[in-house]
Amino acid sequence: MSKLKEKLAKKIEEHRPRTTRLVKEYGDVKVCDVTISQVIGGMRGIKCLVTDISYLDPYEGIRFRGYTIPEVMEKLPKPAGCEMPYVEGHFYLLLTGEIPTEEEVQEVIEEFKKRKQVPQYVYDLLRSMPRDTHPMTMFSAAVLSMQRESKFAKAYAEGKMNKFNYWEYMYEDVMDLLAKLPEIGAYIYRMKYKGDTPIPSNPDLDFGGDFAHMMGIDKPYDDVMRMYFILHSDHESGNVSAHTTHLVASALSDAYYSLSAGLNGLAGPLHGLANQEVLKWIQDLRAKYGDKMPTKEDLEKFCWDTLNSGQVIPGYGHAVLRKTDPRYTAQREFALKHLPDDELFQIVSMLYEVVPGVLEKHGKAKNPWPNVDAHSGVIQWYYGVREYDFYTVLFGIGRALGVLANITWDRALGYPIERPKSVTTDMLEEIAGIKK
Ligand code: AMX
Repeated sequence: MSKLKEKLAKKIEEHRPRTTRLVKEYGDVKVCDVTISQVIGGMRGIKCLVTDISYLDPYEGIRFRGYTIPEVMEKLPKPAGCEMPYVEGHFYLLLTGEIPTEEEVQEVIEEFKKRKQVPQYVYDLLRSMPRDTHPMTMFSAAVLSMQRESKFAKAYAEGKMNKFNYWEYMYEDVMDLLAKLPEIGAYIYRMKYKGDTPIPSNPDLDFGGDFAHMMGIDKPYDDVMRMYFILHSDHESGNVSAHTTHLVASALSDAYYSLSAGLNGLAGPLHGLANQEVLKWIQDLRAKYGDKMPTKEDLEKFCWDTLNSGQVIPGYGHAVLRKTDPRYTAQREFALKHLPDDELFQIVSMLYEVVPGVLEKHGKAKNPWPNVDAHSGVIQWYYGVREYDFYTVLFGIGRALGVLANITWDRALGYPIERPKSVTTDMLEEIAGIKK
């Protein structure tokens, strides 16, 4: 058993009695009330999911295992000469709740190395798809196609497992799957946009470093991607990609089925696809003003044109957050250091000054501040990844770290199949006292 798996086994044994006790002794204690607007409005704010991996405070933003983004960036071990931490170390933190030592990070790197070979049939599948297929469709299909490798599904079919060791097979699937995602993502990119010139993996590199190498982009893109994958990893359990992955896994579907489903949710324009939408929107803005740098007044007018045509301003607003997303701030700080004079970055900075005021005047969005997606495309663009329909795949690789850590714990703690109850409109009208 790997040291990471051993550590996890110990943590799970310690944690299980807490969950059992809450259900057995305090199962009837109320957590919150539910209103009609929550029932109709996408369950907004209803407290009905459990995760210890991250927590999103509306005003502070995300904490991973209790650590803020600056703390994570400072405390996790980094590759020599690099600004950003190892992605493997972040995954260790998400899974165990502990900041790993350099040695513990190296063990995860070795684990991924052993598991990173992508089966040939995945490449064959990708190559058989029309080249204009959206990269998220390719990515999700590649993940799903590997379901035949699932150790959980195989052991379940053989009747080998009992409930207490389900998680061990889930862990094996999660590690197998995560190790392959950078190569699949980079392969899609090079096949689709770079004249079908995939670059083989370099086994001596870490997750972020190898991804940058396979994308064919020089330093500091490796640091960009370490930062990017860490920032996008987890945002507690209620967002569409995390919730979908959890929901599908709750039926005892394996990690391949579950992650593929979560990625399909991430591909929606109100969720992960917003990073592509932001770049598209900014390109439309630039096209409108030609070579001239738009003024703040121009930006304001462009925002109103967007809103008046019934569209949302991509990259702004959030279902939970009520301030600037610290994931936006982390990327802004990186951009201020590495690309302060970039024209696109300057437009993004001007938008930061303009959009919140416009959205406040518009009076609809509960949160007028930027989210993670308002910034991520600009940095990618600067380092040469200009095919913006690929951006959500980058988000997907990062998000996999969080959702896969979560479903490992879901299975360890025996969370049951998810099954909320629906009501009819008639029933709601009766509850509201409109109808007798
Ligand atoms: N531009 C224009 N209108 C907006 C808006 C924006 N950026 N954000 C919210 N609104 C509107 C909503 O469409 C809604 O309008 P309606 O009453 O006519 O239906 C109203 O404001 C209230 O919405 P809300 O409660 O503030 O937000 P929500 O929880 O329903 O939705 C989100 C959250 C993110 C989907 C929404 O803010 C949005 O569409 N933003 C733009 C897309 C985006 O950036 N998505 C990425 C989010 C982060 C992520 O998941 N990657």
